[in-house]
Amino acid sequence: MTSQNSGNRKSRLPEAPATRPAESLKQDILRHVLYSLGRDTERPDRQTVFRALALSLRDRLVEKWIASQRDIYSRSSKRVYYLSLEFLPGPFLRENLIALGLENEAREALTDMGFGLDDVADEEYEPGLGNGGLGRLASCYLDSMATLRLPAYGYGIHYAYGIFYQLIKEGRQVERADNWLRGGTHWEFERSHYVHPVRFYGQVREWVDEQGRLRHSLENATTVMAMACDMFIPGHKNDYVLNMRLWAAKTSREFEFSFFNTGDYIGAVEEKIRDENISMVLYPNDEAPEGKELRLKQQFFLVSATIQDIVRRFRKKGIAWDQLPRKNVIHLNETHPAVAIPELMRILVDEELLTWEEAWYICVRTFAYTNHTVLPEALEVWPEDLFRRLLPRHLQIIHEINRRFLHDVRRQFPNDPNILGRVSLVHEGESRWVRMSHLAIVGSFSVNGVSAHHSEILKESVFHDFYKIFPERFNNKTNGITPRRWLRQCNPTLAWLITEHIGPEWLTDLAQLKKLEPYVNSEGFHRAWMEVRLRNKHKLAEYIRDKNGITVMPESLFDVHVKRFHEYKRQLLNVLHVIALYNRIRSSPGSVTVPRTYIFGGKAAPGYYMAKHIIRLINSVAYTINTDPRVGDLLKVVFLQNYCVTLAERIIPATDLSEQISTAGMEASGTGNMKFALNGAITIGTHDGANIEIMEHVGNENLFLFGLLSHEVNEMRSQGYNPRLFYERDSELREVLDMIAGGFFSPSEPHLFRDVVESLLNHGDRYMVLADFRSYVYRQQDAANAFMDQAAWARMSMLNTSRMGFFSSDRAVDEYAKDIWGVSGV
Ligand code: NBY
Repeated sequence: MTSQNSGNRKSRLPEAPATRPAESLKQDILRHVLYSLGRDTERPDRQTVFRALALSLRDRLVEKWIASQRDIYSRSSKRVYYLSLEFLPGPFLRENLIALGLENEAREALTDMGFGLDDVADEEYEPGLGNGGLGRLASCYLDSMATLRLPAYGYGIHYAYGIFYQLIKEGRQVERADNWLRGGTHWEFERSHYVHPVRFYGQVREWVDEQGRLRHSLENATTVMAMACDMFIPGHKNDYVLNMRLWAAKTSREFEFSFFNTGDYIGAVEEKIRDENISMVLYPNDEAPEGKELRLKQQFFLVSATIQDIVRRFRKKGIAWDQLPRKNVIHLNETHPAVAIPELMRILVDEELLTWEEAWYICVRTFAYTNHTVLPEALEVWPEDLFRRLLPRHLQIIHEINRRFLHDVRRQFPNDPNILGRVSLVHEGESRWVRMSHLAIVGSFSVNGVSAHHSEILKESVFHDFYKIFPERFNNKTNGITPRRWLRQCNPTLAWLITEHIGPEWLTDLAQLKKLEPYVNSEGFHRAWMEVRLRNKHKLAEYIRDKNGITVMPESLFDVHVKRFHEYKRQLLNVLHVIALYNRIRSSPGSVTVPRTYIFGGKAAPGYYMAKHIIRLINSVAYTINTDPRVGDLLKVVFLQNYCVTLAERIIPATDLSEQISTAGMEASGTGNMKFALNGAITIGTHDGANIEIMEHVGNENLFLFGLLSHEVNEMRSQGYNPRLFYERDSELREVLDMIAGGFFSPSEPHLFRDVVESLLNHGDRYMVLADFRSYVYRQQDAANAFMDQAAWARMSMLNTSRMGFFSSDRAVDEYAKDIWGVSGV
């Protein structure tokens, strides 16, 4: 799968010195300490050593990147452009060391200098340029594209501030700015002479040129420059390196001489600040776009700069425009970059003077779109007025796309006049909205969901009309995760144990994990497996003690719920069960026999009241339980602040039970579910997203599914769901809810959490928490019983890992490459 580079490249790169790799790495580190960082090589501090090591790796990456670019160019391969408003790469150091095969060398070099690799790696502060699953998926996919040697480019925004840093203060989430650039950048190259102009606002001028053609151009536009910052993504030990190009906003003034001698110096500086705001901050709202002007500007900023880059590369080939789709595919990660469709139309029609029909033919063969959500409030729409002000020409183009599209639909469905309003790119009601998902579907040749279940829901309900119109466009690509980061890197001892038994091929061919199955009956392997897992739990217990001051028992069942906070993800259902256990311990000691450590983590959107309130509830429940002497070691509840990639890497390898309990039909796929199962955790989950496929692969007997199916959720809703019935019928549930509402967990503010209970009892319990409570409690009991038989649990754990091969992002990306992109490795 990872064929090596052929050696016929004409390389003008400097030869590597013929010393041992560890020694040459050490020399490079010292050279960077002195010449790049200006520090004394006699006693550099840890942060300096980290930065010098990063720069030494960047040197190696850039050499391989140049060679990879030459390969792509000389083969004239079709290219993939992956556009995403978010990437969540996590810390780079270990990943790069593993990919370059330099981990041992780095360890040796650092030991020589008196440092430990683990300590040095802890110095890295990760770039949080994404909210959660969607951004992390983009990074897993870049990793796989590099490993599969695809001619691909990631394109995104170089936010100065990533997702906020979460503090928990007195049980509440507090947000702090995430100044990830404060220590400087060591992984990227800023291309300060490499910029594209991006034009907003202004008016459209219509005119007729000498040939009598109707022309459109934008006048009085505001121009902001996009500067490239490149980060390198290496494939796994294959000498191939991809580029993730992130655009930073720079004022156009800087590129004008007048900036320095203008009469209005302060005014010019103010303008600079205003322009550079565009890439200042990542919007922290997952699953709920926030219709703000600056956000639409960000989207267009990414799109405009990227399309210019794509067009520039294409022009160099000197071939006809109709070859564009044969040579390029532009993938839209969600609708966030969907304005790329009218932008490419604008360039082809307004600048390149193609006819509308020619241009549209090209567009629809160039774009592909992935949908990640079915929540109605998460489907992106923009007020038409805002669109007209910011991107007047693009709105005209969208109207023309819509006019022609609706014309075709009318002919295809003459007897269904209502379909026009349902599929229109512009929602017309009291106010008018541009529907970005409709634009993305109409302008793409492929529309995919991210799990089998989700893709069916798209066809059957969310986009059913579009499925009738364009059935051939709809397809599924079940998500995947990279085994390099999510096993090899985060769980090195388990990875080592696996490699010792089946060899290292699993790293690039995860299906090989199947070869572990014969060992599930070997006592020695059992013991080694459980020892590794217990050691991981010890490490996490230490971390919890350091950070939260709570002592937890490594032998207890580590029950983990980490992901963004959202009502549909139902952290609340989990807490209700925790409280039920607490009550059992209090009322009949001895009824709870399996000691548990509950671990929660995750950020809530700063403006999402209920999600933040649930974080507070969890912390209050944690305090009550952890300080109740009757509970002792039977139950501990921990909230770890600032969940991020770095923290996920600590938690996942130490997890016994993985909570994946969204309301059926709501979680498009989930990818955390895959990371846990790959590391040998057992899932407790609903019939939702990729949980269903995980069940199909690991076997129904090796995880705990519960709750309503998505069609049952729909039926119950349409028949009039009454959450009160569940409250009245279930005394254990009633007691739990009464405690919360009555202030048991907030004695100084007895009414504090009443609204949580009200949202369930009086406001419809939108996510069916009460309907699923009882079956969740039963399944939790099954999980506890299973945990008591450690040998059986170990077997389940090993079988989970060995059967998770399908969920590699290499498999997912390979499917994208073959079925959608039409590209292959170089
Ligand atoms: O994408 C997630 C889905 O919830 C999850 O089920 C899926 O596994 C994952 C990868 O396919 N969606 C997600 O993470 N969405 C966002 O992060 C997001 C971010 C920003 C906005 C919307 C959604 N926004 O509108 O600004």
